[in-house]
Amino acid sequence: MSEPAYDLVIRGGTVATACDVMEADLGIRGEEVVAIGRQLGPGRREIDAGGRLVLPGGVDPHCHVEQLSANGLLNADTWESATTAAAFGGTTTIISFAAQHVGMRLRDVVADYHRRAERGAVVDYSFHMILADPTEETLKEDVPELVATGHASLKVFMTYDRLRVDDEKLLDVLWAARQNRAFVCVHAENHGMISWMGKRFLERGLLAPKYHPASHPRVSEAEAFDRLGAAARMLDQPVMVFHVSTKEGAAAIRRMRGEGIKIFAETCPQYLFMTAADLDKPGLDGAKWMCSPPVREREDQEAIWRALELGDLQVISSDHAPYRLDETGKFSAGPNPTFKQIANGMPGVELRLPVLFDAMVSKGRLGLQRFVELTSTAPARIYNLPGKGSIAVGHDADLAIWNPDREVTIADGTTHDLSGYTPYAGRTVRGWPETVISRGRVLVEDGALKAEPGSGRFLAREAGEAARPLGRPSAEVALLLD
Ligand code: DUC
Ligand code: ZN
Ligand code: ZN
Repeated sequence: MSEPAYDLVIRGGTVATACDVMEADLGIRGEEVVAIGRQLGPGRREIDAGGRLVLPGGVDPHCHVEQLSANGLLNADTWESATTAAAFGGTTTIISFAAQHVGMRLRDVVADYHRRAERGAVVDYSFHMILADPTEETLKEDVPELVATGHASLKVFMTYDRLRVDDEKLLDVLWAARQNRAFVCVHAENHGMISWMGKRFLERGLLAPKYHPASHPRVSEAEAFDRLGAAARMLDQPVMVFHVSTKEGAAAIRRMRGEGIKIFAETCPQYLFMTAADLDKPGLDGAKWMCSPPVREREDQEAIWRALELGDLQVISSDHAPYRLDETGKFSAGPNPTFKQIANGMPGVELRLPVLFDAMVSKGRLGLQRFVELTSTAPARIYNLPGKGSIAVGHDADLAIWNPDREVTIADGTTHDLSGYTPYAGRTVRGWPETVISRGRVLVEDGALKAEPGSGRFLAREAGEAARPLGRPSAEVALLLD
């Protein structure tokens, strides 16, 4: 008897990528897909995917994991818990943040983050480097060295007291990115407007979580997008705008892309499925839905769906940022915090794909291929993760096998991150990732995790096409180059 041609055959499923849907078997050898066809020969192991959809594993390029956040707290998750949650939700690659705070040496932050990830990760991962202290040493020594070793995206905040960079420092970071060929991701909100509003709410005794959305005035988003876009245009440095929440923000992105600025943008499920009314709950319960930028209104949801449809926004990430509802997390300032003292963020890495599958595939909004594109293919392409985000011969065998008919009612205690709650509790979704595979290894099957902590792999990234400048910066800045 000859050896089976494949280590694993996934047989009889409907295989879908961002551009094709086909009835096909997949043959996997080692870590790769080596055959896509009908009636493939036997594998050492076979999975019957009849009646199910075989999709590329999700790529979630915006997850806060074991990271020191804006308020100085560590997120609730470890690398092991966050990536386990990712795997259960059908996501096989995440990009998380090595976060420099003021006074920290960036290269030490990145080295420490590697140690944490190596110990725990069960899915593959890459890093963005948060620059909160873009000193000469950071920009001239650490950034070149770290970009050269596969950390080709920088992230900056335009708000948050501890993390934000001012306009001049923003230019420093964009310039360093241009000189070193790195991409730049930005949390863009107008800090002064948010701070001014927050103080006035507190003065008037308006302290509850429900005041959080109004304390981030709508204009604070579009204003920061425009300021960022102007800086990106001046230096000719491509940027990614994180978590678009308002219709004005989406319109600003559309306009700037129309003007020829190389600006990409993402949104997250919370901006598609939740509104400010979700924060209007008795006591502090609204804290579960507090994130920044805040969730907005129905018309914003519609505008963001439209922007996704038109391609103005290219990616849907989770912005997974888990905090427990206790003194270690959301209520670290005590039992009666003001909304300004409550950590911002919600868990999302696990349910990003199920809630989107339900809306996009089961209910039909934009459809299966756009679902794959927005949650897997586009993030893999924009962040330059070769071998991820699609199903093709020679690609990593990163796959999620979805039962499109399975209905699940989401409840607290059913997800695998360590926040202890889910903002989607009570919702029923149709479609569920039942078997999840990373580089040919079965990660999740029959509701159980099969992978060892530390089995995920770091994905060193160079900057890809998205990060390539268009040509020359503004005439004034060009003088610096001549
Ligand atoms: N906003 C959040 O809601 N969480 C993490 C960080 C951020 O900017
Ligand atoms: Zn952010
Ligand atoms: Zn974030």
